[in-house]
Amino acid sequence: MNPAASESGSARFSALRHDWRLAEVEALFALPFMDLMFRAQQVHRAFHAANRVQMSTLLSIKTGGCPEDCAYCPQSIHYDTGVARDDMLPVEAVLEAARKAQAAGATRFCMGAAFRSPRKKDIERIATMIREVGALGLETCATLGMLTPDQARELKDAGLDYYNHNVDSSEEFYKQIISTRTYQHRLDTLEAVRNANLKVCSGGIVGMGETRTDRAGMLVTLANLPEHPQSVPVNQLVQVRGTPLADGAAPGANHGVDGFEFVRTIAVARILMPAAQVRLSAGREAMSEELQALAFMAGANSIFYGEKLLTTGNPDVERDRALLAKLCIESETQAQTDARGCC
Ligand code: SAM
Ligand code: DTB
Ligand code: SF4
Repeated sequence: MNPAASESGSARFSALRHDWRLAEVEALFALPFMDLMFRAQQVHRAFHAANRVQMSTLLSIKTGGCPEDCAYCPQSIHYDTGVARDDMLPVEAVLEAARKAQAAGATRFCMGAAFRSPRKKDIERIATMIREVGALGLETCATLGMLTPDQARELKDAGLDYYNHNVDSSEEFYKQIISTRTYQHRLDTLEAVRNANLKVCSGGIVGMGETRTDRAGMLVTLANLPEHPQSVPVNQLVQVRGTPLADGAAPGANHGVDGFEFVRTIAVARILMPAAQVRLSAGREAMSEELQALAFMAGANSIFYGEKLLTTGNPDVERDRALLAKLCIESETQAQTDARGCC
């Protein structure tokens, strides 16, 4: 929490809620845009520095060939997207990318793998990566698919800080985008991650053809977890040719939501989960600077930083630095990250 705002902030907004009802959240979505932004800013400023953004860099440590059929994903074997199936990167290559990310100003390094769930030998190699990246002084995050409670504990023992596992949408809409696993599988992994005392990074995707009720439902699921995720990535769908959700891939498949609806989703996430870092995640390459500024105003205080997400592009470092400079937004330093981690 922002120390300067802690007293007035926590008193004014009282306890964090875990009993949000869908109708209440839909009512937030339906507020006049300026009223919603005002509420989100009030919550944001009570819990966070007003003009600070945390930066995480992603690296795909094992790309392509995933057996799951997530309709948005370029890495699924079910779709012909041109993404090659690679072996896991060597530890040294991961460390080199982590050093580069740190030198560019990232404070968290997120390692992603196109797995349904990792095998024992994957966990062993990734545990080494986590130890060595952590030793550089970076926060570590991993996203490796479904975990058992034992695997979650092994990652925790290796020093992992965050585990990313998105609920992606509402439970109702989820069935339409993935058939190879259930929503409950996602919730079970999140439980294993929480119980291992890892910090939870969980959010979803906007623009897959879901309704506003689905977007509200997704945020209700996240906010009503036993603890709010410490990090909430809000991705705008990156439409990748070959996936069922790509523009023109199926009748009515151009699902993009307009920018204001995307910003509303960020604002509602901020109001429901006041202490979380809300990340303006995938999709920034297609967003104007003005839209990104609105997302920060709505309470986003984290971004993916670096020219690549996992397989698709992201604004380059110079462009992001210039944008933050124009807005007088500072990037969170490692010391600030460490201090936040202790509270
Ligand atoms: N395989 C693991 C899993 O599914 O949890 C980890 C990697 S997976 C790529 C991580 C997340 O990336 C997904 O849950 C989804 O939210 C996001 N993602 C994947 N493809 C995307 C796309 N085309 N646009 C936006 N977000 C995407
Ligand atoms: C998250 O919510 N978004 C990131 C990260 N967690 C792993 C991934 C975005 C992937 C976008 C498509 C790609 O680059 O393959
Ligand atoms: Fe596999 Fe994850 Fe992509 Fe789904 S989102 S296909 S689980 S890599």
